[in-house]
Formats: sequence, structure tokens, C-alpha cells
Amino acid sequence: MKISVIGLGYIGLPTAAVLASRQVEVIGVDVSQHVVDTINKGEIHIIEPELDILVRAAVQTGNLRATTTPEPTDAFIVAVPTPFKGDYEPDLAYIKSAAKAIAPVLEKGNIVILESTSPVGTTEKMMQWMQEVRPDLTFPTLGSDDSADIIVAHCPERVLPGHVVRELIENDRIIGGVTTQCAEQARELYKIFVKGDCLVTNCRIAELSKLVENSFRDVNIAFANELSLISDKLGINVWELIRLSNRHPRVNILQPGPGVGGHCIAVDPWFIIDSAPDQSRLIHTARMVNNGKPGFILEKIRQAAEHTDKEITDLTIACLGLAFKPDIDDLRESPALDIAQQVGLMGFGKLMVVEPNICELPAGFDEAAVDLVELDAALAKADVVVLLVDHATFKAMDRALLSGKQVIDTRGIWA
Ligand code: SAJ
Repeated sequence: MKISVIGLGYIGLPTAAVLASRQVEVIGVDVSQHVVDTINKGEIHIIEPELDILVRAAVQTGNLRATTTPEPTDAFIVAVPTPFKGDYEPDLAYIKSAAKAIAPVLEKGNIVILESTSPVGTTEKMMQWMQEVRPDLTFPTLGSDDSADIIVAHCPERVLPGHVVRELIENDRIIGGVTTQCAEQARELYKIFVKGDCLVTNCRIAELSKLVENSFRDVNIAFANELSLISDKLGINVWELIRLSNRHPRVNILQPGPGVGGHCIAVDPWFIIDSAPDQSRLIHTARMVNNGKPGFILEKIRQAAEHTDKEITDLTIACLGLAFKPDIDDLRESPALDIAQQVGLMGFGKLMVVEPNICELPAGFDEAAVDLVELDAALAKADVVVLLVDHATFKAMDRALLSGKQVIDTRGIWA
């Protein structure tokens, strides 16, 4: 079997490499020439444990080759981004262009699988876009068992950044066929590398189940974040409160933080809200609670500055962490980055940023007033310390170094 993977990002590249490691011939397709060239050299353009070794081996054995133009293969796995537009409306432009790009090379009997996280109905839209280019081919119909020329399914990815390679193989997988026959054929493909169960359903349930999984987590984090606001008002230590409440056999509260980041949990609930706004009140409120948390932290920083005996222009502030979660380099939708950038506009004499996983600051900071420094240097000078990400380095540091400083610990690691 020869398989194409369209989109060689955080999901597509590991999927392509894992398939290639199972002796499948894989063609990786990406619109970026830089990405294609990097992979064809056996290198990678993203940071993910174990991925470099896997890609190097796949390219060296000749099982993985990257290109910018789709070629005829037996199966096509579409793993392109699905961001939202300014008003939180899903942006399906990448799926549309992937569908239009593969349509010309489709042949009878091919399988097309959408892996991108998508609003309900997207798999059917993807079929329409392919049908527009290929009126000569028949596509399956949801709810009918008539066979068609092309097999189509939605099999959403569910892997955790930082553990992608292991979770791709071990996690259970939802296989949402447009028809039962589509689901069965897609299941055969995933069985090549998935050790978890491949659970068969239809494409609409598969689409919503992925959105529901991430919304479930978002709502639960919002509950923890709301508890942090309530506890602050009542003068209670939220970390102790949650630790004790979690000793109940049926209570398992997550951890509050500075907000919810990343390209999944902060995005996917909006796809449900967009499709059923009047019915998604809890999901919507959870998004608002989580999105409001950076503003609360900024207010705490303002208050901490007032508690010192210096003018704000004479104060040095250290922000520890920029990534969206611990021990990764990913800054996408990161509340820590957002807060650090806002701190840069508050008028402090000096802002020191510590982010052990990056080598240079991203755009959005006033370079004259901010330095990316080592932890020791920041702690030596800072009057105010804001812990934004629970990186291992920060957890392990000597807390005595914080004495005499105003400290805002948004993750409760020093509480
Ligand atoms: N967070 C908290 N408190 C917590 C847990 C997380 O504030 O108790 C914050 C994190 O700091 C981070 C954000 O939530 O800013 C999201 O982090 P995460 O580790 O919960 O999730 P992601 O975005 O890395 O990966 C999620 C996973 N989904 C679920 O766990 C339901 C993953 O399995 C999905 O495949 C991934 O989204 C995706 O690609 O959709």
C-alpha cells in the first residue's frame, strides 16, 4: 500500500513517519518548500521527542519522501490545520485546498481520510470539494450503504504534544466512516500502526467526539480557574482547597493556571459553539472563564508592584515561562506569552523573561525594555517574580531565592 499524508505538521509528520516505519511507502505532501526540503534531508522542522530519529530512519530507508505536489497513491490522509477566523468562526480553507489538490490524482478504490479537527459536517464538505473537481467519480453518502468509487472517513487525532509518537500508536482511535464500508476500510489502514482499539462509527459522531473531548477538558480547567477566582476573593489557598477536595472518591478537579493555551483546547470548543450557539452555554462560559484568566493575573501583577516601596519605573520584573504548557517550546495561543507581552507595556523599569526552551524572544516585545535571560540572572535582579509555566527547572529551583520579592505563582508550584 502507498499512502499520502497531506500536511506535514505536528500530526501529519509523526503519522507519516510511523507509517513509514511499518514498511509502508509514504509520500508526504506540504505546501512549504522549506518543510519538504528539511524532511527530504532526514531532518525535522518541529520539536517532538523521538520524531527526529523516526523521520531520519524513514527517509534513509526510502519509505518516506516529501513533495509539494500530490501524486497518485492508494490512500490520502489529510492532516492540515483548522484554525478559527477573527470572530471564532472555523476556517476550513486548508481542508478545502487539500481536497482540491488531491482530487485530480484520485483513482477508483482510493481512501481519503480527514484527520484534522473539524466542525460537524466537514467530512461531507470535503467530499463536495473533491466532487467539484472530479464529477466522473462517485463519493459515498452518509446514511446510505451504497458503495462508491472513493472511500471517505474522518479519524480525528487525539495525541498529546510531547508524547505524540507513543500516543499515536497506543491510543484508541475513533474511525468515522461516511458509510459502514468506509469505516471498515479506514480501520484496516489504522490497524497498520495503532495498537489501541479502533472504534468504528460515522463521520459526524467522530467529528463531534474530538471537539467534545477537548471541550470536556476546557470546561474542567475552567472550573479550576473559577475556583481560583473564588478562593482569591475569600482569602483561601486554592491549591490546598483542590488537593483536599480531590480526596473525595468521585471528585477530580484539574489545576488552575494563567489561562488555557495551545492550538487545540483553546480553539476546538469554538467549533461546537459556532454550530450550536444557543445550546452551548456551558462550553461558551468555560471559554470566557479561561480567556479571562490572563486579565486577572495582570491585575495581580499591578497590585504586587504597588506593594513594593519603589516606583514601577524603578522595578525589575521577571516572567518565568512563555510556553503554553510545561517542558515544551510551543508558544501557540500561550497565555504565558500573552501575559509577558502585556507586562512589557505596564511601565516596569526592566522586564526579564526566562524560557529555557527557546533561544530568542518571539515578536511582540519592545526589545529595548526586555531581556531573555537565565533563571539565576532573573532571580538575582527581580523585585517581582511571576511564575507562568510549571517547567521542571522552575519546580526544582531553590525557593529561598524568592525571599524578599513579590511573587505571583500562577501554577501553584511554590504554594
Ligand atoms: N491546563 C491547565 N490546567 C490543567 C491542565 C491543563 O491550565 O489542569 C492548560 C495547560 O497549561 C495548557 C492547556 O490547558 O495551556 C492545554 O494543555 P493540555 O495538556 O490539557 O492539552 P493539549 O492542548 O496539549 O492537548 C489536548 C489533548 N486533549 C485532551 O486531553 C482532551 C490531546 O489529547 C489532544 O490530541 C490535543 O489537545 C489536540 O490535538 O486536540
